[in-house]
Amino acid sequence: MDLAIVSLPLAAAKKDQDLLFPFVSRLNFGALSIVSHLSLAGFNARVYDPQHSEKGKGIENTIAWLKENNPKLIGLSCISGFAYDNLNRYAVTIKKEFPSTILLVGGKDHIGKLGNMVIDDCSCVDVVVTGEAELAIECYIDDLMKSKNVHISVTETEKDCYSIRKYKNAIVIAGKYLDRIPKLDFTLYENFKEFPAAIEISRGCPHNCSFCVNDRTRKFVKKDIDGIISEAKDLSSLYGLKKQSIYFQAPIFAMQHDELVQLKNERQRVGLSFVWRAQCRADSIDSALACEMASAGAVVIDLGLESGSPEMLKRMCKTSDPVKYLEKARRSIKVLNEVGIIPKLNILFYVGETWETVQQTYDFIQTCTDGIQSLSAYPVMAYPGGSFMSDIKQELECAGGSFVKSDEWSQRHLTPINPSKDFSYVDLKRLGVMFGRAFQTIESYFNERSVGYYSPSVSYDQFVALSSRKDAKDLPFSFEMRRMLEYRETLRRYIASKGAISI
Ligand code: B12
Repeated sequence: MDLAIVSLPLAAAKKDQDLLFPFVSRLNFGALSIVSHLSLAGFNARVYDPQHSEKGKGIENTIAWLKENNPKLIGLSCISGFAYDNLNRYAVTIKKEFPSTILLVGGKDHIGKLGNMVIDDCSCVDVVVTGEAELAIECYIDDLMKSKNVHISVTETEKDCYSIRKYKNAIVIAGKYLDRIPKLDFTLYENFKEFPAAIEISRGCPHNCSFCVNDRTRKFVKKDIDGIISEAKDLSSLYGLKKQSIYFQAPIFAMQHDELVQLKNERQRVGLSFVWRAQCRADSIDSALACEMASAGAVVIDLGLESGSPEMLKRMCKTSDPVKYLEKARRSIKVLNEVGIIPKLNILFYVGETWETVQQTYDFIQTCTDGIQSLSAYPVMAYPGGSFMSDIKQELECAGGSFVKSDEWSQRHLTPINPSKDFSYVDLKRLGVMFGRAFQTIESYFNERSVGYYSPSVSYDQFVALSSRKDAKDLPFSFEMRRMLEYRETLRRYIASKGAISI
């Protein structure tokens, strides 16, 4: 094997429920994209993902798999700060077992933003790749095979597909962007059947939200419908399931009417019955689009609503006209619901959040309850890269908020935020769970999550059994409709009393 990429599992949870269920399954399609691209270029590369290992056995299983496959190069994929604690753990053990194998690490949204700091934190890393890596890794392996001296000879090199600079005993490679999104080859992902199927449908994002880490210099590119259908066909036959769900992965779903019609027609023509999920802007769906989505197979649409508060929406640069935005968001929820698609709301508690703004979000959701079956709410956090922290510093101080500082968080290079004098980060994390309990039942939660977030084999009964265990605390849903409605009323009173009553 030329390259083995190990996807680093989460070491900490963003939401407590993230690590609660063993069948929660996160496919690292970025790592899969690299090996799929390399495979077409004639290299032998695979992804190993130890996230479903028995507790405490992840590293041991990884070493055993690496020994079996004996790769020439080993890569670690760390796409979020919640997996970063595992970088040193895995890197040190792997280096001990394979001292002469070059160890690469990548993951544009975390590692990529840290750059040199990764080498300061983890001295056994040989190569850090900061951006998208398909082209860079292909060139790097090529160069490595031609001359053994890539590391020693280079100080700074600029090539068509990558640039290299030296830092301490390692090198930092900046990848160049692909203008065509690779076809994912799931057979290159070890045990892929334990992971939800996905097709990467676009890269980049044309919007400019202040809290987002997306590289704004990256051109927005889409996969064409023929490409999507061809991958869906492969996935349907590889998985061999009665009901095939596919996550249409993209920072933002931007299929237009004509593309949805083409998707619907091609899906029918080829005789495919897969269903899909995607993430959209909350203000982007009208009745015609919702109908076309449904007839093209959509079953869940994630709506990045972020807030029901006009002030918060403006602060986070989500829109310059919050009243219109919220009207359109209400319409999106209604029309999706009418055509039988689950609209899932994503809510972001933001800098300056107060009891009044939380009340506005609650009221907005309450007026859409016919359409709301599922939501997720979480406080804003500062991620490395960009100028977000300095941009909000003054605003945060004015609101009586602060950045959370602790060794644990700074080792991960993540910064939770206490958004205002009214709320700490922990308060809003808890409030997020309360919103979940007030607006979703166990059934609606499962119906939403099981498309794209769980191992395909998990059944509703298994989910209920695990959720009912005594140690399953702080679940973001209610067990019954009646209890959900009671809880919703309690939450309303709690917010109206500004936290004075206990809940
Ligand atoms: C889609 C997505 C997911 C998907 C798929 C993840 C994936 N592999 O892409 C899922 C749902 C699984 C997911 C999960 C999570 N996510 Co997410 N996700 C995204 C999103 C929207 C797009 C990511 C993307 O662009 N993918 C496209 C592929 C091509 O890029 P890529 O995965 O980064 O891979 C490329 C490079 O990174 C590099 N690369 C990757 N691995 C390797 C390995 C080696 C050896 C090399 C050399 C290179 C390399 O090459 C790849 C191909 O070009 C981003 C936000 C955004 N950027 O728009 C958030 C984002 C990355 N996620 C985030 C978070 C926090 C999470 C979760 C913790 C959420 C949770 N509650 O569990 C988990 C963590 C998962 C983990 N294992 O660490 C944060 C990370 C911030 C940070 N610095 O920590 C982001 C930035 C969102 C945000 N809040 O701003 N996520």
